[in-house]
Amino acid sequence: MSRIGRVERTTKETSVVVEINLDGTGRVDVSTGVGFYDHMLDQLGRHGMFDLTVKTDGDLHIDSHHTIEDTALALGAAFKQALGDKVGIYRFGNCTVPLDESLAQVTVDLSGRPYLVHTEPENMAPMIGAYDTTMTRHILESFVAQAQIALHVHVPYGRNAHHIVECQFKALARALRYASELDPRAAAAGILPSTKGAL
Ligand SMILES: [Mn+2]
Repeated sequence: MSRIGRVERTTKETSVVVEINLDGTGRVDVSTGVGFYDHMLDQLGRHGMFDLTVKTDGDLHIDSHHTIEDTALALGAAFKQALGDKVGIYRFGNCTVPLDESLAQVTVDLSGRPYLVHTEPENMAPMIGAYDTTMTRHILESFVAQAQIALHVHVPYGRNAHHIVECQFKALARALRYASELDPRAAAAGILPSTKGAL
């Protein structure tokens, strides 16, 4: 049983292709045209141990907003597709990751219901290369909406904008990995981790 999701999303603003294999080895091939965003998606694949391919051709002559947002939407949809019926997964995951002076705490429930709680320092540098730092929340919102998960991401402290964003992606990757991983006991018994009988 392969847990692979593939989504193609084309609008007048962007054209995105995402493929994710939840049971991969962290093999990543990402190009969005926004260097720092590629660096973050690289973290997501590597630390999530997902095989991840992302090709986005967006309207960067305007700014990087549509490119970043639409990639996150497609990624969320592909992640949901790859999860399939969710039988045997751990469902919950959390991870705390420091990056030098910054700390990110991420908790996830692959619940089938979209909900985001996000806090990070308010006084961050506005740009990291072509990456607008206010986009981090927008990426998480977009991913959550399509993946249909509950996601709590907190950065209680941090100073360097590159570090603040990067530790969030690393912690997100690891929390998603733990939650989507197959629990051998549940998987062998064909158990869906929900008393409601649906996720
Ligand atoms: Mn870095």
